[in-house]
Amino acid sequence: MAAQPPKDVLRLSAEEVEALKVAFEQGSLPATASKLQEMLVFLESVRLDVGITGEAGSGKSSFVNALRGLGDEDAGAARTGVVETTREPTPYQHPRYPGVTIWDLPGIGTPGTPPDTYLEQVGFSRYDFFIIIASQRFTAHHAALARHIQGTGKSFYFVRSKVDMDLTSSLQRRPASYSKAGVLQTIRKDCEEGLRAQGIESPRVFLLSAFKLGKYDFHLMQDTLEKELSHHKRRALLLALPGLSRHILEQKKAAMQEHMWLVSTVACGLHAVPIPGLLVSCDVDLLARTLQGYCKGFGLDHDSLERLAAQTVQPVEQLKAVVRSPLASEVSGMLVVQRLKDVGVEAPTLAPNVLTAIPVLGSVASTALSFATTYKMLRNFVDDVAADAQRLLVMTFRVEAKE
Ligand SMILES: Nc1nc2c(ncn2[C@@H]2O[C@H](COP(=O)(O)OP(=O)(O)OP(=O)(O)O)[C@@H](O)[C@H]2O)c(=O)[nH]1
Ligand SMILES: [Mg+2]
Repeated sequence: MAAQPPKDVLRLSAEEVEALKVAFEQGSLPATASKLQEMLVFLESVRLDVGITGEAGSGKSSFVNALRGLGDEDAGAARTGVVETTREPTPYQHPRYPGVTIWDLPGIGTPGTPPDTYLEQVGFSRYDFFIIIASQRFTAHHAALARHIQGTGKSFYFVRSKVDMDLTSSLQRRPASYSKAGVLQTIRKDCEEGLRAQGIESPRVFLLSAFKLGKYDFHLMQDTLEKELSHHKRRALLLALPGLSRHILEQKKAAMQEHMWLVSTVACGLHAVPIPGLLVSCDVDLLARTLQGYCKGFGLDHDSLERLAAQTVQPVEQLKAVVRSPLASEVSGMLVVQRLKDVGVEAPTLAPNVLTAIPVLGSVASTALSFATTYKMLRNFVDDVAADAQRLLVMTFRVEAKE
């Protein structure tokens, strides 16, 4: 099958693409690759700090856990419960992406947290954006906080949490007239009107449940965040999100496809060593680390699978049985070489396709073949791990459907 050109060449400018093309043609690839390697290192070090705020008991800590893909009882999870628990801004590092930190902030509207000093108290400047959570209607407290955040130039989003509870109680109390869409619409209207009454002109409210994070307005919120975050922060957020839905999995895959173009260039341009039996030279260690990163991005590592098994109450072996790719810890240099060989067999027919698909490459034969083989190997691997994640998602849904 012909390789598709990457849709978005990592947002390189036209001049950068031209410089890369010249580098390939003049054989000055190492210099270009080392510049791109800096970008690779930078991407790995991007920080994202999200502040979760709202009234006491609204579900902030539960939301923090859900965003990190953790259940309330998992190791390292934020404490949740019916009594007030969170009094200091508490950072929760993402289990797989240390640059991503979700901050559980103290409740607003309590005597110890006057709205005008709250932001100072929680150190507002460290957050990229805030999520203001309410589990009932939005009040003057939320609106005051939103206005204060706006004053600092930071973004905020409103989340109305625990909608699963509203739906359940509505179904129990008014079964004859129950309409899921109707209940959600009523909640949305109520929240928006409440905020408008407090002077927030065009409020954007996302209806969510921390217990079923991928449902309700989660996609809407994700799409909004993606539009508003910078490219690098968006990528960090996307990779860190648990694979809750087909949509997220597809977007994770797209982010990796964008990234593999960069990795291929660096892997073939710097520290490249010949692979025995193939006309290909590349940096096997970098590629192994990259494949491990792709596994982690899709939750294909022991810890993530153990957590998923506990959350969906099924044996981890049952989950592992549908995973056909290696897990992160099983990726080695030898596996990379084997995967390159698998692609190498296809390479004579593949190379021209890839070469014409990627304008930068021109016709420089040897590096281009290495690049094409490496790129295709990464692409196949991502296709495989994405398919595994998809199968895991289906299994999770099956378990949920039985509940
Ligand atoms: N049904 C349902 N319950 C939720 C949801 N989110 C939180 N809860 C429950 O609400 C209670 C309070 O949740 P927490 O996450 O501890 O709330 P919090 O805002 O961190 O509370 P404080 O730290 O005390 O301010 C807990 O019993 C949670 O299990 C949700 O989306 N749906
Ligand atoms: Mg809490």
